[in-house]
Amino acid sequence: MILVGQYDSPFVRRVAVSMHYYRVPYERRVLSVYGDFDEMRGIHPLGKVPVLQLDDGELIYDSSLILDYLDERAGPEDALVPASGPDRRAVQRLVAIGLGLAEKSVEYRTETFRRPADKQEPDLAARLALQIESALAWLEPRAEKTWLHGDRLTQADITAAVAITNLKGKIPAFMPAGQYPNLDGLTARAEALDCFLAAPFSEA
Ligand SMILES: N[C@@H](CCC(=O)N[C@@H](CS)C(=O)NCC(=O)O)C(=O)O
Repeated sequence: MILVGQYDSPFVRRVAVSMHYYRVPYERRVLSVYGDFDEMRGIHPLGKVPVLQLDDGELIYDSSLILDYLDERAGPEDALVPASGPDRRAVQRLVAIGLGLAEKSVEYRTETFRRPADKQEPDLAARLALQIESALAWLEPRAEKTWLHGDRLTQADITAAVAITNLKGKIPAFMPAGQYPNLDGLTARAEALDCFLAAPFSEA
């Protein structure tokens, strides 16, 4: 399999960490959605990452759909999202907020770093900042124990930890020291796991 994208994307990285967790070997195709836009559009009509290319050439777009495929491949006992019922919905709810945190962080950076200063919308940046802070405040009390749901690692932990590492690396002002002790602990525990160490966050 080939995973397209860079580990500075929280969407690519949560797939990469999950593939290491599942011990699914893959090659990397490190393309930038900005620098390699033409080549990217040849792989994904919107030029987006991640893309997973299966061994027979089939392409899967979007991190949630790639993870759905990987969960199915792992089987219900080992999947990072429980197969059914309240446990499944609880993990999905946590994933939704962790993923939303990643989305809003990427949007905030696009608005404040990529857009020229005279074209920026302060109201939009303030709204995105509020959404990021609100997601962190919602997750913090839920990260009191070792893992966010139950007593083992789930996709909720992978997605939240990847989003928080990305936020700390790219917009550290949102994670001042000591403000989110539970989330700091969760992220440190997750980042120490082999599956995280095998797919390290990179700034560029
Ligand atoms: N919902 C998508 C979001 C993926 C996404 O937004 N990726 C960014 C990179 S961090 C991207 O491709 N941006 C380029 C663009 O949207 O034009 C997923 O979960 O895979």
